[in-house]
Amino acid sequence: MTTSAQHHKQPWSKKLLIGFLAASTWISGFPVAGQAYSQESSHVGSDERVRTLVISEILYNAEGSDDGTEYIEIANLGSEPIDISGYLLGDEETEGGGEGMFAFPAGAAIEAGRSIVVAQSSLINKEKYDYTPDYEFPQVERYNPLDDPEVPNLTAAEWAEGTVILANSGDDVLLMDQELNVIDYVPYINDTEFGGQIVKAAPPLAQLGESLQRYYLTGDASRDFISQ
Ligand SMILES: [Ca+2]
Ligand SMILES: [Ca+2]
Ligand SMILES: [Ca+2]
Ligand SMILES: [Ca+2]
Repeated sequence: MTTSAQHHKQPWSKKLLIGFLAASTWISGFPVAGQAYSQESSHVGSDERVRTLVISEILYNAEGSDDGTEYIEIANLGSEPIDISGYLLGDEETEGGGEGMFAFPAGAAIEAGRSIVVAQSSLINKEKYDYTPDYEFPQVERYNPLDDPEVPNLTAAEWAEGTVILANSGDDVLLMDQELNVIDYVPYINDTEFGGQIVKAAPPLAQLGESLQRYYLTGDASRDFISQ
């Protein structure tokens, strides 16, 4: 362990969600559609998951090598557990693109008011941050070279065949259900065109050792996420 590791924290935005998010409101302009890229649907507001299941933390850049250190947290802000079997999570916003989207295994769920963390590599996250993630992305050379048998893996999905690698210069995180409805989409650093509209990006990290943490639920990631 390097001394820099002591400055890292465990994923912890779950502690911040209570209170901060409860007072916020969701803006209906969020790009969610019945099909991922259709603007026809009135999906927003008609699906309770859009308000309750959110990307709550993104660690896209760590001190030292990023390989295996990245993670994404998802929170269930609702009062009922949510079954996320077959839901897709990753950084590939375009079907058939070269980044990664992977599926949660059967039986995956998030309890009410709780969050889960998906690590790029469980073993590397464990060593770097001293916690145990709930899931890890599949084993892959360089970014998850050793499978952690104690932590279940997301599995390959048809959407994309690449690897989840959260670019330090700007990227995005996408969560969809098993029918490809967009549940949450968070670009960071660079505003992004998605679902036919420009989506404002979360700000860059203020400094290494921090992550992007959701404080608000306005649907504007430039306001909702804070580097902490
Ligand atoms: Ca990175
Ligand atoms: Ca991307
Ligand atoms: Ca594993
Ligand atoms: Ca990427």
